[in-house]
Amino acid sequence: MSLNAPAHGADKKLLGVLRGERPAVPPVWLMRQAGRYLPEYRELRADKGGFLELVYDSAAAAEVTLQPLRRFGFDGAILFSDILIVPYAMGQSLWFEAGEGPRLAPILAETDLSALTPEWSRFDAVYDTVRRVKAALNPNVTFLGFAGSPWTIATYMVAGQGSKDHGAARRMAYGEPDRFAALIDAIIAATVEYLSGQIATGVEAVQLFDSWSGSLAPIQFERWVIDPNRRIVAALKERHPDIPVIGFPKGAGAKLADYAVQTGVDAVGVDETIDPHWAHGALPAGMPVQGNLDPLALIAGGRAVEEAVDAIRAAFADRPHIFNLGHGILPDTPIAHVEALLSYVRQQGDCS
Ligand code: 1CP
Repeated sequence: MSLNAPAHGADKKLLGVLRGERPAVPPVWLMRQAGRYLPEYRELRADKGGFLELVYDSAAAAEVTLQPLRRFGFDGAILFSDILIVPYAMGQSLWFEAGEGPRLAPILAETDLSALTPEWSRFDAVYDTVRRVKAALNPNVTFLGFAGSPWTIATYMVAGQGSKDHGAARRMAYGEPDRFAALIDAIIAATVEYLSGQIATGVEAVQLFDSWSGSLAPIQFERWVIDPNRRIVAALKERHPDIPVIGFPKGAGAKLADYAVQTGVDAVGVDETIDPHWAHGALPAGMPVQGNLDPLALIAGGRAVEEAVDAIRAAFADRPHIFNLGHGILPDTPIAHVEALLSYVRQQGDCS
């Protein structure tokens, strides 16, 4: 069943912005919009038991993808899965500790990296989720697929869990650069297949999350963030030239501009630490941007959000802009604040 499908044609506003359009009101979606701040997600998650069980139950994962669309009418739907499905498909053990987050068997000095070979069937359930969402989605909504970028994936694969300074992966990158490069190459190969599979089954644009790119020194950033993302974008463009790629190098700071130009992404996600006026000046003219409300401002709500929205929209008024947070929505975000944000963005009209 389609959610409020229009009688004629489709107006995919978000996809239009990724292709360079500048509508009077920007399209809106929120990173991590399917998740723990929604009571209907928490309920379904409790029924399923584990997080991986939820990802591998395609009917349930499709339902979770659609939950925030029903409630808020976002312009984009993001596939419900996780960036760590790629290491899992590469053969690394993966489990989620209740209340703590992901755990993987860490990569140690003696780990044989050549044993990390993808088992492609581990992506099949995700592709099935894509097909189910595609069949049910309002045709005005743009369907986004995603993957983690190689550096961010490697931080989890090497440490075996999330970490504060990503020290284990940074040590390996300096200490064993050839071995680390082999790991990055293997992640690139798996990621290109995974995103191609999402595109083949129905997503209309993809986002590369480099959530931990901010922990790298400049030369390391070029080698482990810019170069791997560039290779993924080039491979995707060869196979699917019309599918836009959004790159999100969180924490890139002043390196955002080099990332935007050198990776070949179609659009960049801007995190909340970046001044949107600076970003507008530093990025190529006409390049679409996505962002960058502070997720903590959304928890506070009220005037703080309205002022931030005004400033972000004014800064990006002269370029294609997708309104989003600067990082994922946090579990304690009040639903009413998300509703208020959407109505504020949408009632503002053209602010240029
Ligand atoms: O307990 C639960 O219900 C699990 C919480 C959860 C959810 C809802 C995890 C575990 N993953 C997800 C879904 C998810 N993860 C999505 C799809 C839903 C959506 O966006 O609406 C996406 C795009 C991700 C991406 C993801 N996973 C990133 C990149 C984005 C970001 O926020 O920086 C990262 C770093 C992860 C790893 C991960 N998975 C889950 C957790 C708790 C974490 C973070 C661990 C850490 O902080 O290191």
